[in-house]
Amino acid sequence: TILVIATRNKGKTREIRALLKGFPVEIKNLDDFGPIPEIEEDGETFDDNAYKKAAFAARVLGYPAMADDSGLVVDALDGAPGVRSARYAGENATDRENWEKLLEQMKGKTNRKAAFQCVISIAVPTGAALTYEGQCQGTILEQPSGENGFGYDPLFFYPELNKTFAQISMDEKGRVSHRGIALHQVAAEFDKVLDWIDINMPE
Ligand code: ITT
Repeated sequence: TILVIATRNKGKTREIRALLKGFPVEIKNLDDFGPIPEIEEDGETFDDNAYKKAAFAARVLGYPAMADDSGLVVDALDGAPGVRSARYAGENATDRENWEKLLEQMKGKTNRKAAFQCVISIAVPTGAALTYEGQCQGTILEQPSGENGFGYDPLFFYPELNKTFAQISMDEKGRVSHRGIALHQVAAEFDKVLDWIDINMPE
């Protein structure tokens, strides 16, 4: 069975590949195919966007596809950056520009609570889909710390490990992160997922 990982985000791709390692599935990246149109991520929720990305890739490529929509939800900012996490500082913002904007917005805020959220959608070309989700709680530091990971990881302090997500290894992050939690549920019933794909793939 082929499964396309429908993301352009290299950090996500690394983590998803590591977490699905050893499962009986041939993983392909979007780059393994010719140019395909960009999908607009205009959904209001992580669910909407995850489904859109997975269903679109599956329909265009003719293979089952898995997409991840995720982001950082910050209490003191009424849930921002949320579904706009990738583009918080502008359309083509870098990870650094995004977390610098977050630092700016968090100046003087005493409530530093935040959660990473992730929705994983697995879709087939007909549009049928499975959904998994995960989240993890932490706080936003006043300065970045650590070099690992991607996105907002240098600012996301995870109290249970007393470190930011940029100070732990990819394996450690995979055990506790929003994405790790969602993907462990996929992994736990991978046989069922493969059966579901088989049944739902058009001839
Ligand atoms: P694709 O849509 O191509 O998958 P994207 O980066 O645009 O890539 P999203 O719309 O889901 O994906 O945005 C997710 C953003 O949330 C991501 O760019 C990071 O800024 C942030 N994010 C998600 N998971 C993260 C993690 O594990 N660590 C740090 N930041 C994360």
